[in-house]
Amino acid sequence: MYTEYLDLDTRAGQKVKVWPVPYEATASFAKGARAGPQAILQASYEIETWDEKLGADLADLAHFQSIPFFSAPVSGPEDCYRKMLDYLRGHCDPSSDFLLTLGGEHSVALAPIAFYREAFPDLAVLQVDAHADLRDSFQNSPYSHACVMARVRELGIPVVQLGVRSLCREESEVISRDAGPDQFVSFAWDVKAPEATAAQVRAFLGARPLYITFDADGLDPSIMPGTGTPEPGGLGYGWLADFWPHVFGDARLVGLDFCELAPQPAAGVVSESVAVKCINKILLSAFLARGVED
Ligand SMILES: [Mn+2]
Repeated sequence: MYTEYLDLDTRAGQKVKVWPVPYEATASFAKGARAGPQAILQASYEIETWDEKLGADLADLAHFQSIPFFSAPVSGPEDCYRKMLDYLRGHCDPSSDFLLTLGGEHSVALAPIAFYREAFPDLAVLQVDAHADLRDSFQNSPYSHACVMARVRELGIPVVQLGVRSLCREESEVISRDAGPDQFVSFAWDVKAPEATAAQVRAFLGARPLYITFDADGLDPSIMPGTGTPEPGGLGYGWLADFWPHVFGDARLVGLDFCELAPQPAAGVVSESVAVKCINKILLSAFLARGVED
């Protein structure tokens, strides 16, 4: 049983509270996301924190402290959302605590987003995902993983969606209707060069506080086979590695989740290693952009 992220013996920089949430109830295709947090924690022990390309070490800018694995109720995703939010309100401070939430299915992203929204009324969310997750309801549940961004939009939160390439007619109509100051979608086939896309996103975000929700299936399944609903034509690691260092201009990252990793032993440890690399690159890029005040 692994409980810590990266297992650093230093205590530098930003404290990141790591919250494993092994919740899986509404997965609609392949299962396994409940094993995601444990796989990510285990893989994190094997990944270098020095980033040669950025010339910086995550261990100099952040340290990690796990909070207990969330024990999810069996009474469905809405109840899970409410209990997650209750836990956060009782144990964390959204104005000062940086949370790294490890899913679990993508529905677990809603509670930390709603939690940060309480402290930051101008919060924006950037979602990396193959799916728009904008259905009003799915399989009779408005709190399904397929609806998480519809609930986020209902909170009045502007969203950036990156890598979307699988959606239903209803979601397509929502995107067409809402495109503008509150919704920016970069479909996988429209993604420009990393710096150009980052400039678009920076312009959209302005100086808003930013939360990132990362669904593993936003990545191409060739590098992320371990996910429940893989979609071809996804984002590559190299593209994202060049994107993150340019996206945090005035936007300050307040929290992050990584969801929908469903480890596949037949694929070795590729998926969980890629997940950790993605998390570390985001954190390093965001904390470097803040400068030294932390
Ligand atoms: Mn997805």
